[in-house]
Amino acid sequence: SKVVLASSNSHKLKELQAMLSEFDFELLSLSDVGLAGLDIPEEGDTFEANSLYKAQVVSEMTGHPAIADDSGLMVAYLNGAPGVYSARYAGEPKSDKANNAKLVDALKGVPEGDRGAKFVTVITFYINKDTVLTARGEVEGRILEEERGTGGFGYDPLFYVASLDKTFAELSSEEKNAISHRGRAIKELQTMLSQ
Ligand code: ITT
Repeated sequence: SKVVLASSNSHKLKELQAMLSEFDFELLSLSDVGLAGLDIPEEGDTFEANSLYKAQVVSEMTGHPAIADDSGLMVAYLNGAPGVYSARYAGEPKSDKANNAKLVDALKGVPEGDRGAKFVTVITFYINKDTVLTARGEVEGRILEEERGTGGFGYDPLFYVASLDKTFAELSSEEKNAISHRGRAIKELQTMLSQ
């Protein structure tokens, strides 16, 4: 059966495609269904609400089940910001570079022990209006004072995992997917589907 991946973020799409490749359905991207670049307004104040909305809109537009991913970075010192606003932290147009610069600035002079953060992903599998699965994944780290590494995307060069002594941008895509917020959410979804 066909499932549409409801994301316009090419990096997220790549990670999701790799992780969902062992699932038992044919994955379609938004461009496969003529919806390339679709930017669904995210007005909710939780990852769950935004994730559900994106999956539902795409499922209703295409007539296929849809999977959406709403993610973000929550920094304790900033009371959970940028959170659901992670994509547009530094305003329009969306820019990973500007977002990272703003984050470095917001934490200037903040000591190491107060720089804790977590990445969050909520995946929604909208099968039909009566059958909707939701899975959440989180991973803890700390925000560095400057970027390290060239892999990944978004806030990855600033997100440091002490147990690996690496940022997410210093991991291969396989290493990142094995421990990331997105990887954990997909694993939970897999568990739900196999029950
Ligand atoms: P779609 O809604 O079309 O999927 P988006 O980029 O708008 O794409 P989000 O609303 O979920 O997606 O925004 C999440 C933002 O959080 C994203 O733009 C990145 O800046 C950041 N982000 C999400 N996952 C990340 C990851 O694995 N590594 C680094 N940054 C990430």
